[in-house]
Amino acid sequence: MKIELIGFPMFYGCDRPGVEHGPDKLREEGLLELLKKYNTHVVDKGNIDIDLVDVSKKYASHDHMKYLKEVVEGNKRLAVSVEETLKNGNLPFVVGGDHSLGLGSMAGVKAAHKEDFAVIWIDAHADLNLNETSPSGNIHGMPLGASAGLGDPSLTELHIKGQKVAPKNIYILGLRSVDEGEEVIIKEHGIHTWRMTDIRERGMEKAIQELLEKLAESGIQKVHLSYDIDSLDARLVPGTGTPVEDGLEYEESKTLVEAIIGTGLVQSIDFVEFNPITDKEDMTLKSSLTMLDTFAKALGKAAKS
Ligand SMILES: [Mn+2]
Repeated sequence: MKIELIGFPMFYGCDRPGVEHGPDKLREEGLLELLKKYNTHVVDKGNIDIDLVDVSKKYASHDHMKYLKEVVEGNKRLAVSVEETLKNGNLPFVVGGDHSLGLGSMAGVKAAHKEDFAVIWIDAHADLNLNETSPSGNIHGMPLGASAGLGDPSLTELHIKGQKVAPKNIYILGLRSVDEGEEVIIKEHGIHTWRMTDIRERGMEKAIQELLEKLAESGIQKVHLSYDIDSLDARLVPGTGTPVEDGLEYEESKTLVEAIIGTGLVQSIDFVEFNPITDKEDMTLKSSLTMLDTFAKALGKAAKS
């Protein structure tokens, strides 16, 4: 399986400039070389085109889903690219940019697979907001809900019509900042979650065991892995839109990613929310490269087995 790197240089989903420089900064710091260290076939598909907007008119395209038009257009292009990569039998590795790119990623995955897939979402946040319940209007808080078919049609019908992933096939780990409306959705739709409190109480090994058991029970054979670096503890990621305390440590995050990729079921990956502009002493860069090394190594290992 060949890895195809796709950059998604967008900040409109988080409304905080800087994160759009993530893909190119990581390339400069050797992302390609890092992937190639463990994987024989790696190509860089470049960056998805993002429409430029006058930031002073951020509500111009929508009054409470910020930059809606630009987010949707960029994600449609991403969905086309992800679908194409998967149809060629390759693995799309999408690097953000903000987490709104989950919309395009999962739309592309659904279009390519036609069959049900599972999403493992590693994040401090649930990203299950609807535009009515979103406290901020930032679309990076909505991609998981929208992909499950909840929310505004401009997001839920992106690229292809209808639900991309069934709520029962959604697994969220690392949660510790959940909005009220999201709690209702988690409960109503029975979304599987392992919050930081669960991980602290029962340990990461136990969480992984439960996750893999549930995944096996479901019979699902294809997994989309969406990794938000804000899942890491705030002190490890000062350069991300919304750092939250009491997060994952490197070792926990590495063990989790290795176990998930080790299943051999992961067909597509997102890596999001690294903001090089707001970073402090390259701490977040270091965290990103540390985790990307884990991804690259685990993918290399999975390809051989
Ligand atoms: Mn996120």
